[in-house]
Amino acid sequence: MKNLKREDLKVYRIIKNEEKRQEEGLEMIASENYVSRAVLEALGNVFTNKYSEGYPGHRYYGGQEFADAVESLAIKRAKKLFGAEHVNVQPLSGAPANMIAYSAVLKPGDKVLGMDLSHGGHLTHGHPVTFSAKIYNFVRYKTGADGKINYRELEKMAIQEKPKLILAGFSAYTRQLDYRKFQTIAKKVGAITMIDIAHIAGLIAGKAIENPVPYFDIITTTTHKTLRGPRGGMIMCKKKFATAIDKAVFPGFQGGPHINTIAALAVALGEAQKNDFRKYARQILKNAKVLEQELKKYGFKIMFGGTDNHMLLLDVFGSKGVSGREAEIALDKIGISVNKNVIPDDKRKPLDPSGIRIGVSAITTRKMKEKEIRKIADWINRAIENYRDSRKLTKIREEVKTLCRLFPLYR
Ligand code: DSN
Repeated sequence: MKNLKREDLKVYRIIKNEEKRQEEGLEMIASENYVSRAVLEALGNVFTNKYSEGYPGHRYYGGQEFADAVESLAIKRAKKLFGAEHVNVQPLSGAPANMIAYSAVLKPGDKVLGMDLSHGGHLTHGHPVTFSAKIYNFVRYKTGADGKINYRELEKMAIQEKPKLILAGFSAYTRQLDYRKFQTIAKKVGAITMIDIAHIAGLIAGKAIENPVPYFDIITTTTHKTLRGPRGGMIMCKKKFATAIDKAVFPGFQGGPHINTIAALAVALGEAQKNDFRKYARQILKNAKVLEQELKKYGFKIMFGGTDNHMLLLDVFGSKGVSGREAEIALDKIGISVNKNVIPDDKRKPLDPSGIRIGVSAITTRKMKEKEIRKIADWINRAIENYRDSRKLTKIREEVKTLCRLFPLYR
């Protein structure tokens, strides 16, 4: 970054500090990851200068030869990786992708059956604070007493509510979804099916879990979580929804696509086709399982009964009498980033909830395996149990730094 350093030392220093923070800490926010150097390089390029409204071969501005080439390549790779009939790589991120997908197939007032936020769903799946909840009529399903989605209840709700769209997917639910059941229920009530795979896209691409793409009409995702690409979004769908989705993206919601991001996405999708990525995706599942077992041993209550993916939702308040906010702060002090999170029907407030959510996809990118996970579980437990003891937290912080040095990121 020699030009940046010369031109703007202030910004340069802030970026260098963030680089150091990422190097010396453990990123365990379930929605984050570390992209490769190749993705970083592809992200910072001259395509940021280019306006490209429209789609390859059908643009509203000239000079599109290479923008067309790179967007077409990203689409081709995504189609192959996920077995999708149609792909749009222009959504700027996950929240707009969901909003765009709703608008493509729903009219104002139409009913959507989606997962409750506190049971693992996402804000954009119809939480009352969102704009989409002002336009569409969201009804929400929850997990049952065993912590899993109760498909019989879901079916009953679908029959009673007759939604136009049934939405699967989550941001904190940790169990494998039964794609066929969603498909069967939707068929019974004549609903369109949509799944938001933002969290698990990398696990699907790496063939570590089953691919939902054949079972759903519309699939939305971000590209920067387990998929390990640049920050962005993507919508896949069956051919019959292709025109509606493309029109909803542009001109419906967005203007010029960020072609530099799309170039970086093409690189990430190329990486995800490789054998190494498959190994990576399988290791994520192994690491998450070991973390689950270790944290259980330390007396943590794991929501949804455990994990089948890359993350865990812990009831830290119920297990240790420490709130999610206090736990997040304690873990920040030792250099482990997580996020406080509500647990199903949480009695506490979202800014100081009962839970924390922990993910292993980023540390697995750093090549950490079962042995390191055991150490990390011990640190998490010690930090939470001693959350008021700065001396103990400082000592653990040094241990975390030592481990990080053994697993360098961008050096
Ligand atoms: N912010 C992402 C997450 O943490 O799940 C998606 O909202």
